[in-house]
Amino acid sequence: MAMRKIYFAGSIRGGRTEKDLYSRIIAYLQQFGEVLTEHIGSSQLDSSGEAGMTDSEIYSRDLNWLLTSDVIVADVTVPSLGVGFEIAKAAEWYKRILCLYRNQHGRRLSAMISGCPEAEIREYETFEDVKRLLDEYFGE
Ligand code: 6IA
Repeated sequence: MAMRKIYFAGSIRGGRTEKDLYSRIIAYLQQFGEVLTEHIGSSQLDSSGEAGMTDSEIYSRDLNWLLTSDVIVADVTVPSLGVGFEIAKAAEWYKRILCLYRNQHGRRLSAMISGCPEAEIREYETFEDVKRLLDEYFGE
């Protein structure tokens, strides 16, 4: 069987406060398949984004990756227009969608995500929780 393709989505211009956690999630996800978006956890990538690519190049590259992926795992803790957009596209394309959410200061997740029937939402507090959730989700 071909290797499962995983699209990991996390905030970039929405804010980089969770980037260290993204890179840990990406590293953990690699045992379940090929992660197409490794750069999302990069500490070199700040909220100004990736150098050397125009926004429209980023848009087409990312949407192509999303289209070829089998499953999208999105960390939705930091509100990000881009992540919301990717979730909407993934829903339209009938992809499996797992959203990971760490509840901070009682701020509630957007109803457009928590109310989206195509998205499975899982709350976590620690990275240990994330690992357990991913083990369960990928059934291993
Ligand atoms: O709205 P945000 O920037 O927070 O959106 C983040 C999401 O959109 C991520 O899940 C990415 O898949 C995608 N995305 C947004 N910007 C980029 C990017 N560089 N590189 C890769 N993926 C991106 C941005 C900018 C730049 C050339 C200055």
